[in-house]
Amino acid sequence: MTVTMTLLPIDLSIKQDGTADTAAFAKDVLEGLSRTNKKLSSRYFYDKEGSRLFQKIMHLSEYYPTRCEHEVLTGNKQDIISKFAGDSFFHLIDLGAGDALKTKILLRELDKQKKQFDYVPVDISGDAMHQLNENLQQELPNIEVQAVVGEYFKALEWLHENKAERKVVLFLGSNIGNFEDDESIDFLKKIRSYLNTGDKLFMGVDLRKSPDVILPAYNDASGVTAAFNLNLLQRINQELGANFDLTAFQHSPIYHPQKGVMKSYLVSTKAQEVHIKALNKTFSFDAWEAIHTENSHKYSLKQVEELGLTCGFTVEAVFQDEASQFADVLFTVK
Ligand code: AVI
Repeated sequence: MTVTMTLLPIDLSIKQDGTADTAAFAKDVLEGLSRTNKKLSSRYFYDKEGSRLFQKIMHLSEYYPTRCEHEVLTGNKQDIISKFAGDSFFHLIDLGAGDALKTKILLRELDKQKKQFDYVPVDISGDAMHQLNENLQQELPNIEVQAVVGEYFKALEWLHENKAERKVVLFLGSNIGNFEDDESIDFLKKIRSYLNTGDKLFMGVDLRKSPDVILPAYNDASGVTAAFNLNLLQRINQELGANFDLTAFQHSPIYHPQKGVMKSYLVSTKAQEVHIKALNKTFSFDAWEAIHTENSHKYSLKQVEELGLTCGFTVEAVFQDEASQFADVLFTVK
């Protein structure tokens, strides 16, 4: 096995451990809390504590997406692999690979079938890529791994320039759902611009379903998702010297069945003022005023197909779990 690590030049607003640069974070917080309808970006959920809480969320009984995607990959791995692999060598590029728990379902099958490929996990976290390298060396020693530490687009650009062979890009976990509509189009169009005819994109999407299933997934009984949402205020306290009282804000998720969007808010339970030292500014909150913190889009298969077409992809195959709650969609470059 060959294991290599490529460190790409990183955007200075993001540090090696994945945390945001204080100046960029401060600017976004100032902008978001100065709006009439206050908002903070879900991009900032994932500091060390936020990442730990998200790992916990993925194991909650109410949080179905992880379980469903696991079922999709396990139940269809042979079919998926045969569609990825064809007869020629390819690069399997995993955007936001992390610990690659779900990707390993496919890697084991590719290894078993002795397919010609190398695995290119991409992540902003150097620590995560080191750990993954070590782990793969132990668990799947025959696989060629070329870990890339960097941002998605820098990594795709580097791959585009340096690797002429066929590419299959993975974007698992319905991360696409956390983008605004125009952001997801820009993101997929940009991915498309680094691919060639015949290359593929394999993307996880959470499907539309009963609000009775969706809502508890974002409002679990044990309060982990509430802690995950509130941690954003704790992060502002720690990194920007704010004095948010976490007991005076409440996690409040709402599902809009017409738009198919799960929206999370932090609602101020009383009139209060919060001072943020790094901004040298005090923000007023009315009683029951809300800060919007996250969108999680749920899609119909028709919407996913249209999104793909808009961005230069056609659907080659759709893999779903038994209850049709989640889909992994295989797109081919048009
Ligand atoms: C990372 N992302 C796909 C998760 C989601 O379902 O939108 C983040 C999350 N937010 C609350 N629970 C999980």
